[in-house]
Amino acid sequence: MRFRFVLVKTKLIITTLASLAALLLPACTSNPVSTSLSSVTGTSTSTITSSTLPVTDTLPSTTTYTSNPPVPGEVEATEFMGTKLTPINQQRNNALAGIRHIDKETYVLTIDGLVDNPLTLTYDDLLAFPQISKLMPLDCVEGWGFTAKWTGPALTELFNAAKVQQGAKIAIFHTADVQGGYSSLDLNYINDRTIIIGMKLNDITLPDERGFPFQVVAESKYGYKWSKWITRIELSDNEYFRGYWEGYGYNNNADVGGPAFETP
Ligand SMILES: Nc1nc2c(c(=O)[nH]1)N[C@H]1C(S)=C(S)[C@@H](COP(=O)(O)O)O[C@H]1N2
Ligand SMILES: [Mo]
Repeated sequence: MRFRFVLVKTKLIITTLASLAALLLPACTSNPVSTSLSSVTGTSTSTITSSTLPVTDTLPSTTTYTSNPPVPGEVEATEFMGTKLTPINQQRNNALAGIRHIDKETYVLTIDGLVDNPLTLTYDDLLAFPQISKLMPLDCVEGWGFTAKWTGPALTELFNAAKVQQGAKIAIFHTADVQGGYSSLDLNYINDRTIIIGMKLNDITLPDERGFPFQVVAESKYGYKWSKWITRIELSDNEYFRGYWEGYGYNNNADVGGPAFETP
């Protein structure tokens, strides 16, 4: 019950912050345009009408479909830990430069930087790590959110295998849609909270538009910290690193309920 209360309260705060933010800075989205059917094809045929966007975009930011063909045998969970889950087709999604399609067969995740044992992991390698499930709300800083069941390995397990060096302070998430690192998280936060990468959503293999092969389940952080389409995780000691949205002033801490923007 406390969970629900916090969620409702948080949503109120976010909505207020989001309306303020919209007046000041580009929103953490391409544009809340209504979804047009052309987006279902994944082609760049729809038009964005807003001029607030800091990058050139070609796709609507929010959609309510799943683009992957269903994996045989998978059944979507409707409830987890006594809580009703938001069905995937009612969950929204954001993509600042359109949906990325990553091929399961050729995919490799590189873990490098301040590590003694740089790794390249295939999709199956990731599935071979112990899989942890969590019930978690995703709260976009724009004010929308949903609750889902997320399943995947703990980042700490991957980092242990890569032998992360003492001096490392942050993990930088390099993604298929952004050059130079989409976002980052503190290693202490990742280890203390046992942050997982979500390979399954409500027991379903992550759809392309949701970040296949996985999305960082950055619990208690605003949605822009939930990196999708990750190809490389770089361990770094550069605490001044700022990711894509953070570079536009969005809070690097990004705690849900906290300020959306950093005060200069
Ligand atoms: N690589 C990448 N990750 C991303 C984004 C993006 O545009 N590119 N959008 C972020 C934002 S703003 C939000 S709210 C969440 C939304 O997650 P969902 O699309 O899975 O619902 O993904 C985040 N992760
Ligand atoms: Mo977001």
